[in-house]
Amino acid sequence: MNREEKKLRHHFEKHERYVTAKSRKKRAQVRKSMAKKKGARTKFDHRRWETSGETSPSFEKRRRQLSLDALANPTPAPEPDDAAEAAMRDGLLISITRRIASVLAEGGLVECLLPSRLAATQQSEIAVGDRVRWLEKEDGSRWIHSVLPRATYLARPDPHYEHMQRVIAANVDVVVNVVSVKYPPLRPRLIDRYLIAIMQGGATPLICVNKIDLESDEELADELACLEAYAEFGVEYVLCSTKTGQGIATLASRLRGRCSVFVGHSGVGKSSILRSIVDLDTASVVDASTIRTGAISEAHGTGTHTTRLATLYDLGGGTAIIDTPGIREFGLMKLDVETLKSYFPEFDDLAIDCRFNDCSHTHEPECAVKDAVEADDVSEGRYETYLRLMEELREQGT
Ligand SMILES: Nc1nc2c(ncn2[C@@H]2O[C@H](COP(=O)(O)OP(=O)(O)OP(=O)(O)O)[C@@H](O)[C@H]2O)c(=O)[nH]1
Ligand SMILES: [Zn+2]
Repeated sequence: MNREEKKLRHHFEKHERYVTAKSRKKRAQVRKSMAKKKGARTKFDHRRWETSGETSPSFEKRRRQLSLDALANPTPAPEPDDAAEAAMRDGLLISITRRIASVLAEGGLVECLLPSRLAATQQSEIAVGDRVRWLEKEDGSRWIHSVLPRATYLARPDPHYEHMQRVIAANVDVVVNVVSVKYPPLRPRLIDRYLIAIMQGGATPLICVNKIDLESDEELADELACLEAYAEFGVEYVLCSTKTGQGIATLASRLRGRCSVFVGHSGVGKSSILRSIVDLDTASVVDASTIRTGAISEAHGTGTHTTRLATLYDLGGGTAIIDTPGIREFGLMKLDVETLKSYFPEFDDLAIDCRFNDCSHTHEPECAVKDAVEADDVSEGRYETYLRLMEELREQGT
């Protein structure tokens, strides 16, 4: 070994010693931080489903990281042992509070406690309409064990943490966007937003316009003309009034044998419509007086915000309706431009004639969609919603 080689070897050995010492130090650091986390876990064990519903800061962080995939397929709990598996039962979640879930099971209604893992991710990983597995422990307490994968869902961003989804209802065939002609007034731009959220979750949309008793036929014809735009791309609308009973049978026929959810602004009449449907259905197993509406609430002087918890009503014969609390603003989860375009099906055929293949239908010349709006072939209001949402996407930097 010549002098040059010796020098090189010395250099390598020194480097190796340095790297080993550094990785030893790193491993020690990791061990130390793991030990710290372990300590924390004895207080907030995310995996121990029988622990209390306390929420750890790290859990809060994990909660906010839930993705769309996780939503459609909530994480199942760790597999139970054979004995527990045998005792496991299936059920349908009909309502949920912070710690307790009401489950419709084979023998009737049962109340189950939520494991801390689910209590903390409530409204994301577990929501009304979810199929759940539950078990009864030796001490007689009942617990939700896991949530089965969802077929559909309706979700919106958490009003406080926009990147986190809140599931309003799961496994619904139909989402009925209930609106009213007056008190509160019709807001078609809000319908557009609901429709996008419904399409995102995979259910069939239906628009229900309530309180038609409050307007003359002429007024109605004028105001409801904008709904034709939805009918043109296959979204049906039903007009009704719980005061006159008009349209209730038609609506009930659309929902028969399916699981639906009523969503919409507070006070549009969701609970009243549900009551009318139950009243009409003589075979219904639901006691209509258990459905709280604004009228009852007013009698008690508590205002019109009556429905506080989403609740599933099983009407029998395969018909179920979920009533939900009113929502003022309906935000949308993050979208990309192409997905947004796909939620405006009326643009599809037209877009073929746009000059640019990737036309965004906003600023480009020779845009067939813009031409159609000008020619009144596409609803100006819907196009306005599209532009507004495009603008929102740009602001978010999507
Ligand atoms: N004129 C008229 N009033 C109605 C009709 N349907 C419901 N209402 C009234 O509208 C008010 C609100 O009705 P609810 O059924 O509680 O409305 P909701 O959409 O369930 O409200 P939230 O639970 O707050 O979301 C009540 O005073 C009802 O009596 C209708 O067809 N015509
Ligand atoms: Zn275009």
